[in-house]
This record gives sequence, C-alpha cells and structure tokens, in this order.
Amino acid sequence: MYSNLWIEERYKDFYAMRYKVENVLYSKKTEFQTVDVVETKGHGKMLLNDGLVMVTERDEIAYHDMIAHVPLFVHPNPKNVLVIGGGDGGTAREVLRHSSVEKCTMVEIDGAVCEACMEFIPQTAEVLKGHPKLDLIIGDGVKFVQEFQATNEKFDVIIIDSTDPIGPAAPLFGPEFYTNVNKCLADNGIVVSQGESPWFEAEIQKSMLGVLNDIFKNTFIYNFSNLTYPGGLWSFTFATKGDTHPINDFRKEAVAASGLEFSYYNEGLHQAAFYLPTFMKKNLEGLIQNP
Ligand code: AG3
Repeated sequence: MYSNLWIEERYKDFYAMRYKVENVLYSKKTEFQTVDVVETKGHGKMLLNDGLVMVTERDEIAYHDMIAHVPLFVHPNPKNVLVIGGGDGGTAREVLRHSSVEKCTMVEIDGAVCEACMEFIPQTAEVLKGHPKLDLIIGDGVKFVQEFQATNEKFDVIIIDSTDPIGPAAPLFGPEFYTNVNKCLADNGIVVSQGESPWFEAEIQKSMLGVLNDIFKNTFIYNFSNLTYPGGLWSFTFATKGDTHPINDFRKEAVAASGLEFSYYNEGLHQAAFYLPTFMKKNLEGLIQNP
C-alpha cells in the first residue's frame, strides 16, 4: 500500500533528501512536535521529528559514537553523566558502555519519542526499557538544569542531544540554558552539544560558540560525517569548565583498554575531528581553541 511512498526532509527552499519508504510504523502529533517512524528501503528504520531526520538504523552509530565517546575518553574519570534530549536512546546506550559511568540521567521532553523508538527502533532504544544505571526522566531539560543546580550533585559530562534550534529545542541553544548547564558541571566537567551543519548553518554555529565562549573556559568544535543530515558533514561543540583539552587530555590508551568495539569511532578519528576545514576556522575565529 505504501509502495510508492517516499519521505523527504527539506532544507529551506532549495535542497531536499528523499528516502524510499516501505512502511509507516508510527506517526503522532504530540504537544511538542510530530513524531514519525518509517521503515525505509535503504536506511533501515528512521525517526523523524517535525519532518527532520533524527536517526536511521544505518548511520546512527556515527552520531552516537562521536557525541558520547569523544567527551568520555577525554574526561579523566566520568562517573555521573547527564543527557538532555536523545529520546531515541542511542546516546545513553553509548554512554552506558563506559565502565567508569555509575549513573546516566537522561531528560527527554517528549515521551512519545522514547515510546516510538522502544517499540520500533530497539537498536537505539532497547536501553530505555531498563538499565540499572539509567535514570530516564520525561521532562523539560531547560527546567531540569535550572532546578538541579540547587542540589549538591554535579555532572562530569553533560551531553545535549537536541534537534535543530526550532520548536522544542530552541531554548537549548541560548545563554540562560548554558549558564545553568555550567552550574551543574563538576570542576573538570565537559559539555558536548549537537552543533548543526558547518556548510549550511555557519551563523548558528557562530552564535552557539559565542554563547559557549562567554560562559565556559575553553570551547571547541568537532566534525563527523553521516548519511542523513543535510550536507553530510555535521558538528558537535565541546566546552569545558576547567582546562581539559580534547586532544592533549585525550586518554588514548583507554580506548583499547576499554575493550569496547566501535564501528565509527577510533583513536585517530577522535583527534582528526578537531582539525577543521578552513572556512570553519575563519567563521569561528576567536571563539574556539581548536588546533
Ligand atoms: N539529533 C538531531 C540532529 C540534527 C538533525 N537535523 C536535521 N536532520 N535537520 C539526533 C538525535 C540522535 N540521538
């Protein structure tokens, strides 16, 4: 019945990516956004929020490896980790593979994303069904960091796994949010955030780095490539409360010693990801400490 169905993510009014759909598995308009899960012909199951591709089974590992393992192999001893967003579970899944991690708190605003992924994309969301170290909270991450700073607990690593800065994720890109994130971090804490497209969103990257640079001691940006986000090349920002450096303090030996296997992440790529195309260096001049 859906044999001629294609799904399309549009970027502004001049670019689109289309995927052949074999089956529509889930579609729901929630209080926050429209959540769809479709079975595609070439990319496996795919999650879209408001028509934007969030995850596909085929390439989610690139994003989740790089958002989780880069900070976790830089921090000297990450025990307490916070994930804001990440309702598909992929980030929490990778965080929880680190044996040093004692607790991962995840705060997702839209319970429907978790529900849909638990039912249809177990590859990322199996972990959400129950893990002894995972505390899954369905709630607003902006409020969470506002309230959490009053407690004595601090996070070693905070990961902002958000969608684009429109709709429910917009406040996750602003200064109030990051001021509170900083207060929730331990002294040598690291915050890594979904950092948008270097090709298409240079202005957003500049404003994000401007915000981070005002609040945190050191700020960096690093890249990875995937199959499904507009343009393929994509970024994460990396900001530190202390002097932790993503290359100089990278615990290289810990990668092999961890015994973990990765299909995207590796020791060389970790470092290479911080070496930027010239156009990015120019755009972000004065705002980043990348090599
Ligand atoms: N987070 C979404 C990254 C941005 C995608 N943007 C787009 N397709 N226009 C993905 C969540 C993975 N846990």
